[in-house]
Formats: sequence, structure tokens, C-alpha cells
Amino acid sequence: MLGACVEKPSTLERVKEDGVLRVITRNSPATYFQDRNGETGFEYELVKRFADDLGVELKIETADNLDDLFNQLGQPKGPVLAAAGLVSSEQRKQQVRFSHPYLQVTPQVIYRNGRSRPTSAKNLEGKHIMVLKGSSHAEQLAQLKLKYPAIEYEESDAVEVVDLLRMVDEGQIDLTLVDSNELAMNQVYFPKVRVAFDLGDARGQSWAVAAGEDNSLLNEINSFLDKVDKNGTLQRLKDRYYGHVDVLGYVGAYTFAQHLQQRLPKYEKQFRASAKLEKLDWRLLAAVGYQESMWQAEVTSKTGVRGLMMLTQNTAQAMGVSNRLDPKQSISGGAKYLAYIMEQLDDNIEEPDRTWFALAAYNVGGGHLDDARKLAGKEGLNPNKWLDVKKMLPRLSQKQWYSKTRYGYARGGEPVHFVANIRRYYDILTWVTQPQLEGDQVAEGELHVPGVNKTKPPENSPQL
Ligand code: BLG
Repeated sequence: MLGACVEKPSTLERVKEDGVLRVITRNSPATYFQDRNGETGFEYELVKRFADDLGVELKIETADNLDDLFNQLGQPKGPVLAAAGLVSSEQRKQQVRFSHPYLQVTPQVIYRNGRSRPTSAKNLEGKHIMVLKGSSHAEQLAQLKLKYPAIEYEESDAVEVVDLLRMVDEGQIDLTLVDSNELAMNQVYFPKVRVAFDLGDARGQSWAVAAGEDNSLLNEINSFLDKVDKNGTLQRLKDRYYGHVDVLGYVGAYTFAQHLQQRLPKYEKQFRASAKLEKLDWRLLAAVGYQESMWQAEVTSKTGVRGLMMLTQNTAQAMGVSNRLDPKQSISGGAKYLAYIMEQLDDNIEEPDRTWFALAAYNVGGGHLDDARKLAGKEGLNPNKWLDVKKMLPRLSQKQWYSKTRYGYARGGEPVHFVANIRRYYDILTWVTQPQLEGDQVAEGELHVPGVNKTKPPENSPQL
């Protein structure tokens, strides 16, 4: 008998049959945006892996605001999954069902440094507060208002989190509420914003499916999230998107934000020009320059290494640099040297590791790097993977190890920090600057917050 007892396919079966996972998110640096390599963002990367696991294509749609997002999720033939940094709440549970949490975040009250700092919910009275319309923060404020009726707040659906932080930074509003991950990611662009206090405990961000759906998709999502939690993928994504404040430290991130505005504009043109000549990504070159001298032309290290790109006398000579303190010469010499090292590296080292190896050699020298690669080989590790070789580099300063190497003692810990810092600076620079435009196409010093880069990436950017 045809038709009589054909069961309706489950949500998961439908997705697999269609070959497409339709996901709704928000366009913001913490969720989904375009950068030099096209689509990116924490939510995007996570949900892309989920789609890959299912063997289907990912189709991302963006909602204008949170109300719009929840409405679209319920539509027949609409997106089946929301991945948008959502925190579960009683109110939201009436509309959707949430997955296992994948990221713990704390709601934080944000104020501007130099203004009076609120320390409790009662202090929110009399302040100009703005939050996203339909956000969990708006829900929190509604709750607080029951106890402190004098609290006034504005809900806006015309802004994103970065706008709220900018408005606090510029003093247009007194306070906002954002989640800790969003602050961590954006702190570097807004040097004046500070955490006043945590408004409650940490909560889990989860994906959501429409309440009317069966369990099939949600179960699949939960086992995927459990898997990426166990195999380290989730942690790597967290480090990549939210780790830079941890690595740089609060003071480092703050200082970098200031130098981005005060110092980089003086040298940006030169970084672009030299990088272009050597077929490098100028942001990588600028990141090296920041690590070396914090973009100062006239520095000299304890060991006599000098200038913006910290060239040794030998390197300078080899690269045709006559005055290491001349920033133009220094940047162009550094670029030449980096391109030269990149070229010299073993063909078996592939991107993105190739870039990290080149940076390490820039700092410690190719000979010592090769020693560390040999040590890796002897330990059964992969000499072509940065993750493995960086474990070996610190051994070059221990006699039991360096005595057996060809080039002997080196301060092997230094290149490990060197590369880690440059990666963070490079990440930030790619979020705030335009992609590799030609020198004369770009207004100098024009920095952007993330989410606005639409141009195609240069082919030589290392894929992170
Ligand atoms: C690098 C050279 C490499 C050289 C290594 O030293 O300088 N890089 C440059 O000049 C760009 O060429 O490799 S070698 O030619 O194979 O020997 C090893 O000698 C520079 C490093 C040294 C480091 N900074 C660029 O990263 C430095 O100054 N360290 C000392 C810091 S402090 O004074 O102790 O604080």
C-alpha cells in the first residue's frame, strides 16, 4: 500500500535529504562576520564543522535583531538551527529548545573608565543604560526593575554589541550589559571600557532549535558538541577567538589598542609597501614589528639588536640595510629577511605551520630551529608541525639537550612566545584593518572594528 503509513521524515532526515543545514545567526564579531578569508566567527566555525560532520552544505542567514532571529527559526522551511551566542532563559524556552552549552559567559555591566563605577544593581538607578532589544540582558534588567523601579534602560534593535561598547567608550551612554566573551573579544578596540561588576553567575551559551521540532536534530547537535568538547576542537576555537586578552594580559591588550591608534598610522604605508614587494601579508609584517619594538624606530635590545624590526648587524648587512634605526630601511630589511627565510624552509612544512616556523627562525635563527626539528623527530613527534616543534625549542637552553645538537645553546623559549604573541597581534590586525588593498587605495590609519571586511583575501595570507 502506497502512502498510508509513510512516516514523516525527522528533522535530521530532512536536513540530510536536502543536503543543506540552514542556520540563522547574527552578524557580529563574536558570531559571524567576513574577513580576509571569507566567512568566519566563532559560531560560524563551530556550526561549519557540524555541517561537515553531517556531510551537508551550510547555509548561513543573518537576522537583523534577536526578535527577528527567534521568529525566523519557527517558520516552516525556515532555518532549523540558531547559532548566535544565545543564552537559555525561561522566556526563550517558550519558543525554542536549547542544546548542551558550549561556552560559559558571565553578564557584565560595562562603564567608562574615569566615570563613577557602579558596584551593585542599586547603582544602576539614574544611569543611561542601553542594551540589545530582546537580549537576555534586557530580560535581566526587566527583572531588576521589579526590585529597583528607578532603573531606566533603553532597548535598541538598531545596534550590535560593538556599537554598545563604542557608545560607552565615547561616553554617549553611561552603561551597557554584555557577555564576558564579547567584552574579551572587543576590549582591544575600546580602551576606555571597563567592567563595573558581574551581573550574576556564568551561564552557558547554546544553540537553539524551534520548539515544534522533533528530537532528532537536537540529539545530533548534542553528541557533536560533546565530541568537540572532548577532542579539543572547542578549546582551540575558544583560544583563537577569545584567547588574546589572556595571552596579552589585560595591560598588553589595552596598550596594543592605544598603539594601534597612535603608532601604527606612522608606519602602515611602509608595512604595506614592503610586504607587497616580498609577497607577504602586511598585517603579519606589522605584527612582527609590534612584537619587536612596539612600533618604535629607535630601540636597541640588551644584545645590541636594533630598530623597528630588530635586525642583528649580520642580518642588516645581508639585507642591504645601512641604517637600522631608519624605520623604512628596517621594515624593508625585515620583510626581505622574512621572505628569504620562508623560501628556505623545508618544502615539507605546509601552511599555516610554515608561517610560524618562519617567524621562529626570524627570532632564533634557522640553525637552532633545525636542531629543534631534529629533536622532535627523535622524540617521535612531527618535525613539520609547529605544535610539536614548539615543545622542543625550550630544550635548546638545557645542557642535556643542546649538548647533543649541531648549533648548541639557544634561548629556545623566546621564539615560542615570539610566535604566540605575533599570532595574537596578527589576529587583531586582521580584524581591525582592511584586507590587503593596494597602498594608494586605502586611507591611512583607517581602522575598523570587525564585521565590515568584504574583500577577498590575499592569496598569501596564512590560513589560521
Ligand atoms: C635574530 C636574527 C637572526 C639570527 C638570530 O637572531 O635576531 N634575526 C634578525 O636579525 C631579524 O638572523 O639567526 S642567525 O642568523 O641564524 O644566527 C639568532 O642569532 C631578533 C633576533 C634576536 C632577538 N630579536 C629578532 O627577533 C633579540 O634581540 N633577543 C634579545 C632580547 S633581549 O635583549 O635579551 O631583551
